[in-house]
Amino acid sequence: MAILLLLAAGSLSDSNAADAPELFGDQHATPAQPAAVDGQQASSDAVSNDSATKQGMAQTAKAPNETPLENTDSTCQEPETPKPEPPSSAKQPRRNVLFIMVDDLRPQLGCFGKSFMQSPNIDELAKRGRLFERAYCMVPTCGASRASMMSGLRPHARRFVSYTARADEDAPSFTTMNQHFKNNGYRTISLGKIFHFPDDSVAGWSEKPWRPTTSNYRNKKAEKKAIAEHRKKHPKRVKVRGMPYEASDANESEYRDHQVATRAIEHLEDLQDADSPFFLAVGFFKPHLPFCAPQKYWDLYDFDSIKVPDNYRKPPEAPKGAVHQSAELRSYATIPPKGSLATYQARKLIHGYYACVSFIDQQIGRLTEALEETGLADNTVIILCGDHGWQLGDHGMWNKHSCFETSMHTPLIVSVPGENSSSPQGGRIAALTELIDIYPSVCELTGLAKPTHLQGTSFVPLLNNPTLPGKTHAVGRYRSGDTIRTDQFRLSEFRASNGVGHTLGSMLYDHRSDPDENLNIANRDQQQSTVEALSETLRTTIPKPAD
Ligand SMILES: [Ca+2]
Repeated sequence: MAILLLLAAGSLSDSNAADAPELFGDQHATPAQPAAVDGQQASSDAVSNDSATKQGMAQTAKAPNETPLENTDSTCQEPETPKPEPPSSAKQPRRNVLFIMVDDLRPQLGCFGKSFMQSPNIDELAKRGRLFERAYCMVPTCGASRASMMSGLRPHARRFVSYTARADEDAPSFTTMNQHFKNNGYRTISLGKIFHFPDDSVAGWSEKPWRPTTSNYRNKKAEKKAIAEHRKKHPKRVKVRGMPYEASDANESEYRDHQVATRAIEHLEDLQDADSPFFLAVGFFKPHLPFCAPQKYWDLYDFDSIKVPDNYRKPPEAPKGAVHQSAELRSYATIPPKGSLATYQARKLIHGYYACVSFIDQQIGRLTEALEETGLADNTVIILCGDHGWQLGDHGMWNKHSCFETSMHTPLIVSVPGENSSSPQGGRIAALTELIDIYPSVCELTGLAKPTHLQGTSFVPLLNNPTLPGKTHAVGRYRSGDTIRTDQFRLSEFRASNGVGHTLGSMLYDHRSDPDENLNIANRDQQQSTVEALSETLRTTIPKPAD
């Protein structure tokens, strides 16, 4: 049985621009960003690749099938598509991959020290596998994060910029992860939300990506009333969504994420007798707004214990571009168009987020249980990650869309069959990791060659030895900001014109003394050498956009 804890939560006290409202529907992207010029793009990518190799890694182990990283030929118009490889051994079938993505999941889980969170199934997966304590997204918004991760390429000022970014538009000539597995004889399946748009890089799936369409749980009558009242109160608002959160007594099967898990289980039952290995990607929609979950998941938490975070305010000395106005949330009914939310409403939102996390945890439990029951668990690698973090009122913000740790940090858990985590470290890996590291890692775990365009680095050596130091830095960006995380610091630099104009300012946080990033020390004299060094690494790691 999947685990569902029904105990009420204890203390919850540690819950602690230009951001366009983010959708999670099936809208098609406008072709806002032109595809990179191949030659120039490939050239800058090659520099970054080399740079990452020199500066970013201290890992040493290599898999037997690993192909060396190569600088992409600057004249190459069609980057490599490795030829399919035959099975390495008839007696040793290639490993399957169950790739689970959870939309907008910050590390709000029991296994990340949030002991009041009811996430028993994810916690169990982390216990059996490896938990990356410090994994970071490349861009804290849906489409861009996913396009970067699935293509294995870093973002830059004109690539993977917004929530509508597509891999097949921003990086059309690079082989995406799903395509690579398909090319190598895998059955590749997309259920729920993997790419932001289901038709992005669609040729890389063996069958048409599937998403559920029904969501009958919502109280349409109450929602209509709330929207009407909100419009009356704020007549200038053109578009108003429904309620930002909702508890319902509807059957769980009315929820799209339950349907995604059900469909995935049906696939697993079919795949257990398949001749070819599979790459099954299962993307859950929650805890993305609106925070709609069955009542029983709300009941797992004691509302009276839920508080806004200690830093529920705009951070002092934050440079221009660092703080946004939570536009995504403000598109929902009952949310004021500007200014702080009432504390009660803020706490309700936090409560709703927790409920959604627990609801998704239950669906993940159904999946892992099915994997066991079908016998597929013995030969299936499980990857679980979010696409970025989330501000639950931290720094006075909601949503993602920032360069703060709260937007960049996301869970990453990897479970490899036959390798338990019974180690002194308890299966936890403290080394810095980036979501672009998933693509080369999952290649290595399944014995596939790594496409040479990949800009991430395999974390498989860390799975085998969690004490390895790993990367020296994780780099990401959002709109005007570029950000770098090292073991001790996070430096973010902001420039006008979405990151290519004049400097707007910087922020530096020392995570040893200030893990919640409340004190910007970028302008302190004694920090200037740190700022300069990190700034230089930032500039050499983020690819230069093609003109
Ligand atoms: Ca997202």
